[in-house]
Amino acid sequence: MLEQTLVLIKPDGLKKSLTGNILTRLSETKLEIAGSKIVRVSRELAEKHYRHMKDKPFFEELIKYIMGELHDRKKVMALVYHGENAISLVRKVAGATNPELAEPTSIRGAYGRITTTGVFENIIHASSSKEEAEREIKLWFKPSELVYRIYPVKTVKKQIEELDWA
Ligand code: 3AN
Repeated sequence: MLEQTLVLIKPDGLKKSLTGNILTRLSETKLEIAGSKIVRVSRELAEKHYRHMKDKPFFEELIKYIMGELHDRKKVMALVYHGENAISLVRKVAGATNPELAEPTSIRGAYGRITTTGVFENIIHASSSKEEAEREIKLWFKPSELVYRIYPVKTVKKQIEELDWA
């Protein structure tokens, strides 16, 4: 099934200079990258992304983690991968949520850790289902930031102020 999935290289991945290694591991899937960017994560974006975790005791730590407040590295790399069975292929290379239980050769198994305060620092996020992938991709990317028309689009007229080169 032709799918797309959102991948986030979390602040610990960037801080540990693992971007290259992670992209190399992801390239084993032979999927195509449909878009990528570096994002400074606002609290609003973080809370929307993790809305399904809202009732978890570690929710606040999770929000701080993705915002980069635990690593003094306030950015993540966001990517959309596209291709046959993209969701399960990326989840397999990423490994289990708990880095201690993840396959040792998976990204999370190789590079993740659990902190003494119990945070799963698991290096990357990968969408868990087709529905979540669509919700997450639409949350993190605008249609113009992707090279494929993955989902239906519409034209809207907006009057917005934006930065330009001086
Ligand atoms: P996944 O990211 O593998 O889809 P989710 O959606 O269940 O896993 O969890 C979202 C994030 O919440 C995880 N990536 C991890 O950082 C954190 N998390 C999940 N379960 C725990 C837990 N039991 N203790 C601490 N952090 C957790």
